[in-house]
Amino acid sequence: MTLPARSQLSKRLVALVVACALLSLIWFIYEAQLREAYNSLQKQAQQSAAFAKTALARPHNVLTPSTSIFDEPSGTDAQPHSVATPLTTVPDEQSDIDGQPHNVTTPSISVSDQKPDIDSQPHNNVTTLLPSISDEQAKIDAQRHNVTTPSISVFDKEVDAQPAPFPPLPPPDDEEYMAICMAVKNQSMDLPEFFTHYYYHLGIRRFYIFDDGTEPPLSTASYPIPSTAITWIYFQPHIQSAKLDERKGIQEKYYTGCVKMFGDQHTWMGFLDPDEFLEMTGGETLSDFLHGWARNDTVGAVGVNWLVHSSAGLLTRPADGPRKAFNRCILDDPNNDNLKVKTFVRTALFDQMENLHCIAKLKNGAIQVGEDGDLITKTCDRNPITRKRWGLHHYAPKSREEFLQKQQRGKIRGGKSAEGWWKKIENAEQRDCPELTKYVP
Ligand SMILES: *[C@@H]1O[C@H](CO)[C@@H](O)[C@H](O)[C@H]1NC(C)=O
Ligand SMILES: *[C@@H]1O[C@H](CO)[C@@H](O)[C@H](O)[C@H]1NC(C)=O
Ligand SMILES: *[C@@H]1O[C@H](CO)[C@@H](O)[C@H](O)[C@H]1NC(C)=O
Ligand SMILES: *[C@@H]1O[C@H](CO)[C@@H](O)[C@H](O)[C@H]1NC(C)=O
Ligand SMILES: CC(=O)N[C@H]1CO[C@H](CO)[C@@H](O)[C@@H]1O
Repeated sequence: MTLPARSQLSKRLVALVVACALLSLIWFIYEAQLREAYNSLQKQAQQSAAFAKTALARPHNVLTPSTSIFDEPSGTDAQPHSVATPLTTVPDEQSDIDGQPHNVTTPSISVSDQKPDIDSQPHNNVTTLLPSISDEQAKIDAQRHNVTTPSISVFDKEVDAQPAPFPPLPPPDDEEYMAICMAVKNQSMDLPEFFTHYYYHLGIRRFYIFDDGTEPPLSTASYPIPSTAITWIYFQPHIQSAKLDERKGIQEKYYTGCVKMFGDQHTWMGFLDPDEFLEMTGGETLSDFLHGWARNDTVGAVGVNWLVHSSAGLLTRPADGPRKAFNRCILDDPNNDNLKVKTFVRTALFDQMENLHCIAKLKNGAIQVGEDGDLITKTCDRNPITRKRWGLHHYAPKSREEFLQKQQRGKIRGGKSAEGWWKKIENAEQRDCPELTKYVP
């Protein structure tokens, strides 16, 4: 009795053990499959997350100033493949330049602890896109970030807020081959657009501003370009007299002084007013244009014809600035102000400014020419009037409101704010002048 009972018990025990072993084996196999499936799912999830980040990184490059990536479809196409590219494949020279926007624009994107790999990707991938952009463009990029949105995250604001520049920006004149001299009084409201235009669209990196006694000083306001690009000068208190006859020739003195003080640091200097906006009409950059003239030692100065804009019927100061608002100008006519030029001088050949419009005295018998190499005489008129390579939009009367303010303001020079002059411009035959209305910024 005991034996069969015992044997039956051990049989059951064996069966149980075998069953357990079988179950374990089945479970083990099942779990292994599960793990494999899970791993592969996780991998897929990571890949698609990574891909989404890559795609996210795109708008940043598109909407910031460097729209030139559109010109290079191959660079854009390379984007998805960069998924597998480690950061170290970026050339070394590039990473310095490219490093700046990162620092500035995305300093505080919060990196989630669980997924450091994925979250760090947008930064890297922005970098890998940039090689298709020229170095110059990347520099401009970096500067614009510095200037306009020093601490805003790319993903929050900038993508929506920054329209692409128009027309494409020239390279910045970092060597300060050219500079602008200007004498101003109480025009802090006009300066921002002036700076913006010349800094971005002409590449100017040095402005000498002779503040003719503005209170508070113009240098205390803030402007939309780096303050390092502006040199403020307060050096001639004795000629800040309010009496007009004592102020005769003051602007010419400022200009001559500007070249004497700073001319050795620049090859060319231009003398402009805050209401004068240069346009390179022939597709050259200002820098290339001036480099061309510097090859001819007979040429000591180059003059650009005015294009005088009217009030366009506006009675009050327009909110969107002169370039957008004053879109009407007077027809070219040898009897009106479009005949006048303003001047860029070659500092090495400069002697003295005798007329604010053009140079009277140049060294070595050098001459002042127009865009065709034509001689400009002491009258500072240029006829025939042409603007094939460059032209100077002159927002002269502006709105009626601003004209009346100009009349009241202590003038740097006499003449231009008389009522008769307003009538002369307003009554002249006019046409649409939309050229600068499209400019961004
Ligand atoms: C970038 O940030 C690092 C760390 O904050 C800093 O050391 C470095 O100077 C910054 N680079 C630039 C170009 O601002
Ligand atoms: C951006 O700003 C930093 C710090 O002010 C400066 O060192 C750097 O040169 C600037 N970058 C550009 C391109 O202006
Ligand atoms: C230099 O410019 C002057 C004035 O336009 C011109 O007459 C002369 O031929 C130019 N010289 C050279 C070498 O191009
Ligand atoms: C200076 O300009 C401001 C703003 O245009 C104006 O309100 C003020 O009256 C001006 N001051 C003088 C002395 O012209
Ligand atoms: C250079 C670099 O880091 N590229 C990254 C781009 O994004 C993918 C995923 O989206 C990453 O795997 C790459 O490392």
